[in-house]
Amino acid sequence: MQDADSGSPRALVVIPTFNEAENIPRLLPAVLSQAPTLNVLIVDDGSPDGTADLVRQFQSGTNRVHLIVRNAKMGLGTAYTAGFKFALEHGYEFVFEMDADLSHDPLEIGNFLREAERSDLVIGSRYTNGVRVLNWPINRLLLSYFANVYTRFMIGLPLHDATGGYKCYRRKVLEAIDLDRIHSNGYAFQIEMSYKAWKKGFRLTEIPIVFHDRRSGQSKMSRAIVYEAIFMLWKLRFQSLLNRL
Ligand SMILES: Nc1nc2c(ncn2[C@@H]2O[C@H](COP(=O)(O)OP(=O)(O)O)[C@@H](O)[C@H]2O)c(=O)[nH]1
Ligand SMILES: [Mg+2]
Repeated sequence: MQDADSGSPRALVVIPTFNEAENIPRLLPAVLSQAPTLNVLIVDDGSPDGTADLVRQFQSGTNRVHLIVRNAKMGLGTAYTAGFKFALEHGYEFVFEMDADLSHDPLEIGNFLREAERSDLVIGSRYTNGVRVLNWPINRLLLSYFANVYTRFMIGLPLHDATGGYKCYRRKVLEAIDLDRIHSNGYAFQIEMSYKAWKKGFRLTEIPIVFHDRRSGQSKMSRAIVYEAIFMLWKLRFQSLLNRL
C-alpha cells in the first residue's frame, strides 16, 4: 500500500465525507501535492452523490489515496475513529483531521507537520491573534466564538479554538485514548478528543489558520450538534471529577 518511490508514508490525512463530490476533485490533488510522504484516507458514509466513486477514480492513478466506505451516515465522530484505527494499524506517525469542503487550506499542512515535531497535538485555531473566519454569517461566527469561551469556562481546556476540526495528532495520543468510547460528533467530538489528550498530559499547541466557509455542497451543522456539545461539556466535567476520562 505504500508508495515505493516516496519513502514510508508517515502522515495520513483523514477526511470524513458525506456528499462532497463537488469538492473531491480539487481537494485530493491539493492535499497530495503538499508532501510526497503524505497519504489520504477518505471515510465516506455511502454518499448518494457518488463521492466514493470519484475517490476510486483517483485511486487508479496513485496508491496514496485510501478509502473506507460505510453503509450509512453514521456521524463524524465514528468516521474519524475508524480513520484513526486505520492510521494506527498502518504505522502512521502523524494523523490529520481535515474537512472535505476546502474550509481547511491544504497549504497549512507543512506548518502543522513542523509544529508536530515538538508537540503531540497541533490544533488549527481560527481565534488565535484575532478572528480569521471568512464568509461565515455573523450568527454562526458568534455561536462558534462563544462556544469556545464557554468551553474554557466549563472544563478549563486552555485553547482559543476547541471546536475546530483541522488538527494533527501524533500517534501516541491516539494510542492513549480509548477510541471505542468516543461516540460524539460535530463540536463535541473535537472538544472530547482535545480534552482527553490534554488531561492525559500531552502537549497541545495551536497554530493560527484562516478558515474559509465551504464553497460548494451543504453544511451538516445542526441544532443537535450544539446541544450535543453542551451536554459533552457537562459530561467531561463530571468524568474528570470522578477520574473516569
Ligand atoms: N463520513 C461522514 N462524514 C461527515 C458526516 N457529517 C459530516 N461529515 C463530513 O465532515 C466534514 C465537516 O462537515 P461540515 O458539513 O463541513 O460541517 P461544518 O464545517 O461545521 O459546516 C465534511 O467533510 C463533511 O462531509 C457523517 O455523518 N459521516
Ligand atoms: Mg465545513
